[in-house]
Amino acid sequence: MNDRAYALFEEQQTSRGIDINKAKEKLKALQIETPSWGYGDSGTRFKVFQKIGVPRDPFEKFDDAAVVQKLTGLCPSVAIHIPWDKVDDYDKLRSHAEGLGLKIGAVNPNLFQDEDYMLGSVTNSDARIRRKATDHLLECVDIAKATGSRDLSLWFADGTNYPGQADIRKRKGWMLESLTEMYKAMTPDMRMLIEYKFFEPAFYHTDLADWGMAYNLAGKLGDQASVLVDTGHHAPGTNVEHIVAYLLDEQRLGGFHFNSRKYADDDLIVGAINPYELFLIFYQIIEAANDANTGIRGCSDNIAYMIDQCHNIEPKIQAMIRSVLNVQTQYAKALLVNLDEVHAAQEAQDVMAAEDAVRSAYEFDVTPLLHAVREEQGLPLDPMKAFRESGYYESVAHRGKGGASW
Ligand code: PSV
Ligand code: MN
Ligand code: MN
Repeated sequence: MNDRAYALFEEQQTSRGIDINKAKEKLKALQIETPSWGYGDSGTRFKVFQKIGVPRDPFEKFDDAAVVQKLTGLCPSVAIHIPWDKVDDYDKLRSHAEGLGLKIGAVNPNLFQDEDYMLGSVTNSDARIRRKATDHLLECVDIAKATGSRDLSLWFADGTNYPGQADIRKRKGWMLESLTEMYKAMTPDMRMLIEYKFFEPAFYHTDLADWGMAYNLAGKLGDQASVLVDTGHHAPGTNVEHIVAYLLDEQRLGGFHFNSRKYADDDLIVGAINPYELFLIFYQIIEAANDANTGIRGCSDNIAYMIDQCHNIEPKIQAMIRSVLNVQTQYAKALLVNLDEVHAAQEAQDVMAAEDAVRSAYEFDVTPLLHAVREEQGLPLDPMKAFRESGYYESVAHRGKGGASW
């Protein structure tokens, strides 16, 4: 580590009124869940490119995830997707994960890859299909019990392509009916995270199109339900950090699916396109956590930070390392916002000073801080470099091509 660079950084931040030790503590506590599907082959409707050494089953996905955790110290849990990660024995998968120092994280039901779901899953007008979809949700609650997972993460592809294709209000009722049954099956410590998305694969209407619909549904279900914000699921120009602040205040922000978008649900490496948005999201979270009036739920302790990306052309493990490091960097910058300075400017109604107090934190180079944190945690200062030099890809080349698809 460059001690001089760190000493300068510390002096600079201390003189701005930033408690560096507190920032370090927060950084050490940051946990970002990686998705099992981010380690598999994925693609677009044009082509799925197969890479050499891609995990062939859920066990190998955990092996790869363990490398990310070992080098970054940021990713102790992995989300699973059912049936992509269906196994005969979840105790075995759980012990495999635990043996690698990992936990099984959120369980994601899959209600979009079965022929039956072409016209909807829990919102299908055919009662038999709704039953099948609800049974899958109940199966996922059982899986979460076996894996020791707290969160059930729901995303529905349900929607229609044409006006008049289906009864929007009836579908709304069926969605509530199905999720109510699932909600009742959850244990008291479980949480239902409800994701929304404004379009795709349905192009006319999506049954859970925005945060307001997810929020309304969560409110009807109860305190164990909250909203999951996938950063790629908004119309261009949407102020995502405003949604975050609103949900924090309502204590209904359950978690994030981080990724970057340029045009639609691009699922690119988080922080690759608009890192300032990510910084501003963390600024809102830190601000809310700092607010004594904010209750326990919705504060940073209970927010599930998860990556949700598809690595179509990128080497998977490197893409994951880059992603979580990008999140860590923006979080570190947000921790440098001097909230007292922001509040004083707000109080004085000084627009320029308030904007400056937030933006100036973003403009610092946090490398010395991150290096210090990694050194204290016994981690490589540059996890990406360490991975590239590790020879891990060579060691898994025997897996060959044609591994698991997302
Ligand atoms: C599809 O849009 C999607 O990317 C959603 O964001 C889900 O969270 C993810 O797939 C996994 O089902
Ligand atoms: Mn998502
Ligand atoms: Mn998505």
